[in-house]
Amino acid sequence: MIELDHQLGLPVLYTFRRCPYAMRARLAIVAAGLQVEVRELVLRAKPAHMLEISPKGTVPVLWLPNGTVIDESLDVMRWAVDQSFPADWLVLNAGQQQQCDDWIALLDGEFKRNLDRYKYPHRYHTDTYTCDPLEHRAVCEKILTQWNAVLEQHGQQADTFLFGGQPSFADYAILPFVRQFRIADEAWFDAAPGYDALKRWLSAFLASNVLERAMTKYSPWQPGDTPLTFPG
Ligand SMILES: N[C@@H](CCC(=O)N[C@@H](CS)C(=O)NCC(=O)O)C(=O)O
Repeated sequence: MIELDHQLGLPVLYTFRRCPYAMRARLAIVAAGLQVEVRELVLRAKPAHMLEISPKGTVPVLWLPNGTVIDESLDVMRWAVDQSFPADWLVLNAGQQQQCDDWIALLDGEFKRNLDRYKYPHRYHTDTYTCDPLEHRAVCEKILTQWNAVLEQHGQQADTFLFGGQPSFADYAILPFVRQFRIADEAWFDAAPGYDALKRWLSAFLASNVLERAMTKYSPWQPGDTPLTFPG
C-alpha cells in the first residue's frame, strides 16, 4: 500500500515552486525556522491526495499531523509565525496590522487581477474585447508607486522594508508578487524611472538567503516517493 501519511511526523506542504502564493507560505516557513515535508507538484497534474483534502485545488496546501488542512497562503503564513515568530520580523502594532491587512487586500485583489492581465493578456481576449496589457500594467504601477513612496520615507538604505528597518509579514506576503511583476518584462522594469526605493527593496529580497532557501528545487512528488523535508 502506498504510504501517504505524515511519515516524518511533520506537516506536509503541497507546493508549486513558481507560484507566488506558495512562495509566500514557504518564505514564512523558512523565516520561522520550521521544517515541513514537501510535496512539489505541477499544476496540470495535481496529486489526488491534495484534491481529496482540499478540493478547490490551489497551492499552497498544508496538512498538519492532526489532520487539519490549511489551504490559503495567508493562513499558512499565520500558522508559521504562530508556531515560531521569526526573530528578525517586526511585531506589528494594531495600526500597522491594519495597514498590513489593507496592503495585502490591495495586492491579492486589484494588483493580482491586473498583474494576470499584464502577464497573460491572451487569456482574457474575447470576441468583443482585446485585453491591453499596458493598461493593466498601469494599474499595477499606481499601486507600486504607493509602496515606493512608503519605502522612500524610510530612507535610502538597501535594507529598508515597508515598516522601516525590519521585515514583516507584509513584506513577505507582497514581495513574491512584485517579483512576478518585474519578471513580466524585466528590461522595462529595470529601466523604468521612479521606483528607486521599490527596486532596492526587491533587489535585497532577490539576493536574500531566505528567498534562496524558499526556492530550493524539488522534483514533482509521487505517492510512494521517499519523503523530503523543506527547507532542505
Ligand atoms: N487564495 C489562494 C490562491 C492560491 C492560488 O491561486 N494558487 C494558484 C497557483 S499560483 C493555483 O494553485 N492555481 C490552481 C491552478 O492553476 O490550477 C491562496 O492565497 O492560497
